[in-house]
Amino acid sequence: MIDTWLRKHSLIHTGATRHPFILGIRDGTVDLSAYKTWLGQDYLFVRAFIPFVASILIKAWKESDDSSTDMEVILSGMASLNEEISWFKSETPKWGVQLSDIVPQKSNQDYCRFLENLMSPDVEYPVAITALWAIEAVYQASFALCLEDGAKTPAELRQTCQRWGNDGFRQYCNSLQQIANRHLQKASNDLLTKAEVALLRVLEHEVEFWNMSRAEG
Ligand code: HMH
Repeated sequence: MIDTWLRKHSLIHTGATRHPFILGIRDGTVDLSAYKTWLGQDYLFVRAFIPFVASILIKAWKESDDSSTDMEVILSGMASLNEEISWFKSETPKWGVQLSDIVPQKSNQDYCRFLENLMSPDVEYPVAITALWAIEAVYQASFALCLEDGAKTPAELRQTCQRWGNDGFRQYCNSLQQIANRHLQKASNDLLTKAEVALLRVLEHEVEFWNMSRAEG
């Protein structure tokens, strides 16, 4: 299901995964003030993202079929997020970014509001897990690009790219995709439409998030 959607929406998917901000990291021309903007804004995003993932853990737990492995995958994602918060706390001072000073920009606020809407108990598990997969997969694909052979990623940004471009994170995204596909297989047409729309909204928000990082740089 998800592969079909990605083919259908390949233009926006490419826009999200090969954004000029990411291509700039990959070819070494990125404006470091844009990176700083992204770093501070992404810290705020991740803080809102954690309760979103927690809400999906609750939905998985309430699923009638056996979803204990789903729960384990989602829980492992939450454990990584715990570690990610520590990373932001150690990375930001290196760039002169003070966590307490970061003001959320509009694209970030819009994205966080979208996440908050998906946290509602009315949002079905297949819809929410599709969105979770898409959010993680965009970062995985984007940062993996900066680690490919021939990439001229600046040394001081390599660790950031490793965070989302590493193999473990790729496998986590694959697990999420399998979970989403398994639940979408059993879903009604109405539910499929909702999940497809959620996927599209994620891709749009991701493009806006990259745009915001570049614009303020
Ligand atoms: C905006 N999308 C954004 N930030 C992130 N950290 C991720 C996705 C992946 O966790």
